[in-house]
Amino acid sequence: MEQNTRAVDGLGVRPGTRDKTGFALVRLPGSSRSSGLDRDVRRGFAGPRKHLPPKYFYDARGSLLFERICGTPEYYPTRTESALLARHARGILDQVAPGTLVEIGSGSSEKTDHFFAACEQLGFCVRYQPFDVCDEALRAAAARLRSRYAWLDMELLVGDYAVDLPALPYSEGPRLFLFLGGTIGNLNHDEALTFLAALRGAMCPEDFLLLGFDRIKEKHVLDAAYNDAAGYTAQFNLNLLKVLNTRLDADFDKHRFAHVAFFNEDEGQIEMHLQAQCTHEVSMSRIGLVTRFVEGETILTEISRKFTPEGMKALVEAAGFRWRRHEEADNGYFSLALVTPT
Ligand code: AVJ
Repeated sequence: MEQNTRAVDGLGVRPGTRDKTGFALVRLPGSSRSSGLDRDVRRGFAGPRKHLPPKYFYDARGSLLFERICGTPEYYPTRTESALLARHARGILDQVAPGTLVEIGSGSSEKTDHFFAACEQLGFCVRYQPFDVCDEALRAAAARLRSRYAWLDMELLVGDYAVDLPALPYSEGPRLFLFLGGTIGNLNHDEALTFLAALRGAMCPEDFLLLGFDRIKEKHVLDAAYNDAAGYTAQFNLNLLKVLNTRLDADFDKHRFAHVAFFNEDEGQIEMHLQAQCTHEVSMSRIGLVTRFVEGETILTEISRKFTPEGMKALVEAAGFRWRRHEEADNGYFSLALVTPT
């Protein structure tokens, strides 16, 4: 069954096919996860400052570990954003009156429940298109939502938001696009501009985008959020080595690396690294690559930028959006911005 949902040579996808669990699932061209990996690893390990894109964190185990992080007392973004959504979902739905919710980087879709609950209160019936790089997470979210909101019509989209926005299958508008959790912070300034401009290009004039973004705050709060005492963030970071071992037939030893994360105040971003604890070589058989690590050297595995509302407003405006509404937590830890194509 699954083969039927695959993209045909990038020419397009067959919409409406169903996977074996009964959900409509579309594989967008960027969903073949390992094809980009070869290039990203070669490029990321070539220079003096090794780095990898964060999307490779999210295999089945990585997605589960991220859910664990969200439940830790130190990681405030999830619960802060969830409280904001609980408070404002109804007002936002009233303003947008959407036919479809399209969620980019939907993961477990748990916070999205606030919208579905508000739909029930308002008597709205929306369609839901969750879009994620991890198909296991999409299926688990869909199964949970199906049992809770039997009326909800879902179409699961597996893909990479960096390349697949032009290929998004259309669904009835107005569409409310959701990009929550502060994931916009994973992109540097240029990448964020490119991403937002591509998203705007995929949107119709009547569509809206709700952006969740994390705010600049005291360094100790940020440092703690990426160094939880239970160690889930460290496991999440180190899981990347397992992903590389599996996909590249590599011999990374997680005991030779340590999780390092800190808020870089000059750059306004969390930087998450894997730091080599000794000088050694790692081979990646599948791509015929051997890389040497010297003691103390790191792989930059993720940036997570933090914003001021003014900074975010300037960014979305530079990408061609109009700022329509801004809601923030009382402690200023997290914000939601509702924007439209200009
Ligand atoms: C899913 C990208 C929003 O940047 O805070 C959490 C990922 N990494 N802890 C973030 C993450 C380490 C998270 N985003």
